[in-house]
Amino acid sequence: MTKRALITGITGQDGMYLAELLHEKGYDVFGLVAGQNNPKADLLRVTHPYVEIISGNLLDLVSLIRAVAHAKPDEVYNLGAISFVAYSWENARLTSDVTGGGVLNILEAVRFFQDSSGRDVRFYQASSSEMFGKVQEVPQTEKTLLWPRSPYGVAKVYGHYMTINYRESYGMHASSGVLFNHESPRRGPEFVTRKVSQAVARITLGLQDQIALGNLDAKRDWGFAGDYVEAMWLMLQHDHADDYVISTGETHSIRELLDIAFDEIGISDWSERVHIDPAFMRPAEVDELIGDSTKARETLGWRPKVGFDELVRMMVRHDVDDQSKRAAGAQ
Ligand code: GDR
Repeated sequence: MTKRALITGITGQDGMYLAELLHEKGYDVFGLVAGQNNPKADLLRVTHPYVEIISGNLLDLVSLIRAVAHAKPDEVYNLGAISFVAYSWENARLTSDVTGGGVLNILEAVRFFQDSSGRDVRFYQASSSEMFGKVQEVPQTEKTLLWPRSPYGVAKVYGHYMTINYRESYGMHASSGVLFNHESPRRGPEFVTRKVSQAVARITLGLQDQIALGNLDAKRDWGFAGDYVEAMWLMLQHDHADDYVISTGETHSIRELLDIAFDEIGISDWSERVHIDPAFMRPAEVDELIGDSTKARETLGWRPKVGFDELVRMMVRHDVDDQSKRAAGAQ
């Protein structure tokens, strides 16, 4: 029997990689897309024509009940969220509703479908290392006390515990992946890795002189998104639902990110190319994230394949190519 999967957040970086992975494995893939005339849906129809798009919104429980009833999924991956941490201070209510409350809505829709159809559905929740916030231990594991530092982080904690609660209350096969930062050439340009790779590409092409950034001392455990979606899938193939930290176990500062990105275009001293803009500083910062993914490595057999240096160079090379095409097209 062909397996069926429903992905919320299908138009995001992870949604696209996951759709490709599931399609390669022979799944029928359904993707939830919000909004009327969403331009991202048009793009998805071109890049991922095998995905059946279903209209729905994480804020609208009835739309989710209908989406799940239509997809009849064996697996549901809840990747949909307002995901930009900085935005969440300005839009705390909306972030709480979508990123937190949306998890409850999709869990309810899945539970309703299971009860009414008698079918079993496996559920994945995209939890986040932002839940560790003001870290209480280094490195962070599944047992580390959560101390979120942003409205986004707080909303993710709500979704995380709601997923655990549905597993424990109703016996649902509901797993939560505590994913550390994961990047790729598909990353949105508001996130620091892509912001840097795009700016560095434009600098080498003479299209831009400088890049404005916030806190250069923040440290993150950055992996490759393509590796991380495999962990999501592995969680749902395991007999027992559980929570897993997904990370590389290495941490790097924004300065190190800049070192590698500029090195890729032959610049060793980038001090004249970067200026600090307080607009990109956050009201509260998460200083040192580094994950211990031993449990996922031992239980699921998962491990990251792409290292930090390779990841940053891949993104810069992609953006040099992309920006040159754009510049040529504009002439
Ligand atoms: P993050 O990613 O908040 O960790 O969340 P982001 O790339 O936005 O920030 C990483 C760190 O870089 C510092 N920083 C800047 N960040 C941005 N965006 N722009 C800047 O100019 C800049 N200068 C410095 C930030 O202060 C921060 O410390 C991502 C998201 O994908 C979440 O949805 C996800 O849950 C987590 O990763 C894991």
